[in-house]
Amino acid sequence: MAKAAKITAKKSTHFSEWYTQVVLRSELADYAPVKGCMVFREYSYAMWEKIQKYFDEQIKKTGHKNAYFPVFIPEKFLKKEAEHFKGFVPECAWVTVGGERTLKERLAVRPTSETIIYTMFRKWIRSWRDLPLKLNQWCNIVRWETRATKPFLRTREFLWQEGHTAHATVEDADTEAMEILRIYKNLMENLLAIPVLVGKKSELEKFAGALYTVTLEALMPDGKTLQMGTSHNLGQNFSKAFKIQFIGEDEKDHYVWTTSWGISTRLLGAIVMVHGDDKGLVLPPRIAPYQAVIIPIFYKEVERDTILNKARDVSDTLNQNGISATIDDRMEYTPGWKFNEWELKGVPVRIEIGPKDIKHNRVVAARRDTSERVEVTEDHLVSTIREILNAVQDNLFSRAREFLEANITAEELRRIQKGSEKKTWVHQGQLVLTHEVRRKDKRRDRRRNLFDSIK
Ligand code: 87F
Repeated sequence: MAKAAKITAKKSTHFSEWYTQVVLRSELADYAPVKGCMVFREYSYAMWEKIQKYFDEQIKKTGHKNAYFPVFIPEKFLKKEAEHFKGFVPECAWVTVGGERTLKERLAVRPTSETIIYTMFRKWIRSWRDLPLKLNQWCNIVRWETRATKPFLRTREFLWQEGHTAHATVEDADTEAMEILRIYKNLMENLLAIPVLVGKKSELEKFAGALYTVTLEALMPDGKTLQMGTSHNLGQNFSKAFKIQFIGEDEKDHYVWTTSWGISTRLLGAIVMVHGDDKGLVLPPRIAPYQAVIIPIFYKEVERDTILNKARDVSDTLNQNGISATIDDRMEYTPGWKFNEWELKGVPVRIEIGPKDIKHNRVVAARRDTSERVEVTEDHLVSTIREILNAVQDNLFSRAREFLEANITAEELRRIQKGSEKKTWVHQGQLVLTHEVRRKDKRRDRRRNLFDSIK
């Protein structure tokens, strides 16, 4: 029998090694045979699909549409907004040869799509009737990392969504940036069970092409914060550089106000770090590819068919009721071996079915997060498993929130408020504003209020 993969590094003492072991051994991902790149294996891609589905539904509800733009970006486009581009040149990968010909102008492999999208916006936007224009793109991104590869966290290619919108007024762009922030926060907290702090980046840290950048950050177990997503109000910086003008209701020409925002497959790394333990992954039920794994346990051949049939019944019932379940009926592995493997893979609930359970019309359910085991009578199968899954989801979020709150002191918050920190935060829904949006017009106060309550 194959040796069970085991995590040998401890999360508390060898965090980085622990992370890599969990990612590889749970079969979320693997290193690719190309430097700096990774393979998103089925198990992690299924999680990315759940993030996509959730976010896609939310943005469609709020009037956004998906589109797709080229992966090649001519250098001259990137040079148009010179200020934003300066710092990023070393991170670009370039195509300089096509077939056998050296290109006249090199092409960047999409590091972000503002420049190509805004080139098209200039063509498409004519009048106030064309606004707002709210597009989103799901795609891959290339940034030429030189530091050590970390699956999901630092790779030369990754997957993301990037939203790009154009509006008639700065207020509309503010509302858009905030609306997306709210969707992101809900996704992170309700789906991934990761509490986030929302805040505005300092002038130094914001995206250079932006009026302001709002960020969602989570605290990792090693004490470092991880940027989980960003939403920018790009003001008129890009519309001026790309000459995106519209004729207003006043029949005059105006530059549009744009926003851009993104979340990436880095979120999958955050799930591993925040919830995992020394046995491996611990997945929040709402993101887990399988919410329940059924393990048939039989000691004699004669028990086999009865138990396997029961396992199939249980699996069908759960799946028909919206709980994704799978049966591990492999004959070549012992139940104990399977327990370890599915713990390593972080499945929220394990359902054991043995001869005694059959006799009593019940199954045994074991929670991955607390190791608690309970007997579940068949009559209450669906409702009880549903309750357990909800309890796991809630517990993972509470645990992470307690950790965050225990590690952000009131003193630290005050320090942040005084502005000595680089970042500003929203703490428990309250934004701690330190750096003001730099706009000196009378709209400022109204705009400022927007930041005051991000729930
Ligand atoms: C690397 C190379 C070239 C980040 C880069 O945050 C350009 C860039 O513009 C670049 N790295 N950025 C900023 C990205 C801004 C913005 N784009 C849409 C986002 C979210 C999604």
